[in-house]
Amino acid sequence: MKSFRVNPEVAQALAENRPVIALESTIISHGMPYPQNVETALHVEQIIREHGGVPATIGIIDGVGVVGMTPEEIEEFGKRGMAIPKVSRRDLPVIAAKRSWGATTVATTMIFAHMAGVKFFVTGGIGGVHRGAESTFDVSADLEELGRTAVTVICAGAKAILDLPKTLEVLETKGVPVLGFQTQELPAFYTRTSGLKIDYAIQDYEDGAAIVKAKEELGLSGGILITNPIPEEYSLPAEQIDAVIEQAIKEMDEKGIKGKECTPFLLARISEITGGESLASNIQLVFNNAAVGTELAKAYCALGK
Ligand code: PSU
Ligand code: MN
Repeated sequence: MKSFRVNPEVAQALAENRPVIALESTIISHGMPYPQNVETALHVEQIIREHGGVPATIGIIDGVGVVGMTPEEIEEFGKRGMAIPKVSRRDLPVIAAKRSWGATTVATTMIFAHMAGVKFFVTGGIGGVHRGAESTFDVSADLEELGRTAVTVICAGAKAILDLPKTLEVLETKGVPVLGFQTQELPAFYTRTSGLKIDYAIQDYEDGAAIVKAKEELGLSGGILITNPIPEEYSLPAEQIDAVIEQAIKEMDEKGIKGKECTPFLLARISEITGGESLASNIQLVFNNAAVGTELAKAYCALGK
């Protein structure tokens, strides 16, 4: 049995060198509540189409990686939510052998995107080095994947649930270019700034596309991270969100939550504490990333095969 299948519309777009944008399914099942998760996932696909791209939401159905899920399949991921296992690289063989459903994280979405030949992937935030990693060793497999798999990931930086300076250090060690879309500061998801300087500010889409192409021509393995700040009107005050994050982390520690449960717990708790305000910001930054990511992919395709 084949381990992945590509939606015919996606396959055709790839064959014709048209922009295809991968999207993850853990953000649907574990990152947002139902029904906002499904509404957001379908609207993101719509935005990609409006910008002239073809969306490919990726998830695992009956053990097979599906590159380009149908709206019905997306709805199913949203409804079943956390009942679907969150699948990172280490979980893939078990899920495939058991013919289970699985929600793909940034790491696994990159794996299937790469198998299918999809070069651009839009999401909200990536996993990274967790606070306290010096004792827990909790470093997301997303960083490892960025170090090895050639997919360009467009995100709004990483949430301050993580240790952002350590996350940048690990990305540097793994040789991952971290670029800012018209900024030279790492955006921190809900806020446009973090005080941390990154490698390079991309001036426009052509500039970004040229860097993706140059890395390919150098024959370097691994991905590229393009960080795109949340639009000003949707960003949250840093002091407010920092206090909420501190509280959520404290509750997580008190409950003894560890490993792969950490990120979903924190995302849900932050949304609860802010009464949905953080969720609204989260949704808007994904929309913004979809527009920028599709324009980057278009500029890349214009460079030819
Ligand atoms: N960060 C977010 N939203 C998310 C995630 C991270 O702001 O939805 C999800 C992504 O799927 C990411 C995963 O790949 O959590 C990282 O999980 P972990 O920290 O367990 O590696
Ligand atoms: Mn982890």
